[in-house]
Amino acid sequence: MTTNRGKYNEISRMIQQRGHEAEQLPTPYPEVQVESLEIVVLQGLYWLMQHYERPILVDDSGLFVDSLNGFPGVYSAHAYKSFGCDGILRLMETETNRKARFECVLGFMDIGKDPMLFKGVSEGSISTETRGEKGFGFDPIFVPEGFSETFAEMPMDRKNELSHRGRAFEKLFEFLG
Ligand code: ITT
Repeated sequence: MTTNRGKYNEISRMIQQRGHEAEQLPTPYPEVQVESLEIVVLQGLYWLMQHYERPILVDDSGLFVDSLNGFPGVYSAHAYKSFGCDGILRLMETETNRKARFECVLGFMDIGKDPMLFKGVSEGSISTETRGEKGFGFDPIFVPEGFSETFAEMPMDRKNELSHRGRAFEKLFEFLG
């Protein structure tokens, strides 16, 4: 039921209070956890295909910060909505390792065909302040490797040449021919 002892203690107490006994099994069970962009994309593809029955394209992407152990990662949308770029900067106020990357997984599924996934990564670093007005999301704090501007300071075409999404799309286009 759970491998967490503290959780188990609370649960078994509540069960005992109702006159029953609980037994902690020694093996963890496979939990459906959304820990990868790929899983989010596959789930999205199948769901959308069921509901819409037409060729489907899904994009799931996120910002992975090394010193935050990959956070916000798959939770990027939620993190952006709740504390935004300033929240990330605050978490990293005293951090010298600013390395980060954007990842994008594109999923494509044609009617009656298997889903196909295409991944693009853009390596870079987190700036020390927000810069630029273009783009969206975490663009004002992401500086791609080899550049001094943030994505938000670049014209969209330049960002697309360098970005995780741009790279994933290159692969998709190659596949589609
Ligand atoms: P959908 O799921 O509907 O596509 P979403 O915004 O929730 O929209 P994601 O789950 O892929 O999309 O969230 C990724 C978040 O990561 C997004 O909200 C941005 O904050 C951030 N993000 C992803 N790609 C980005 C990019 O190119 N530039 C800046 N931020 C990006």
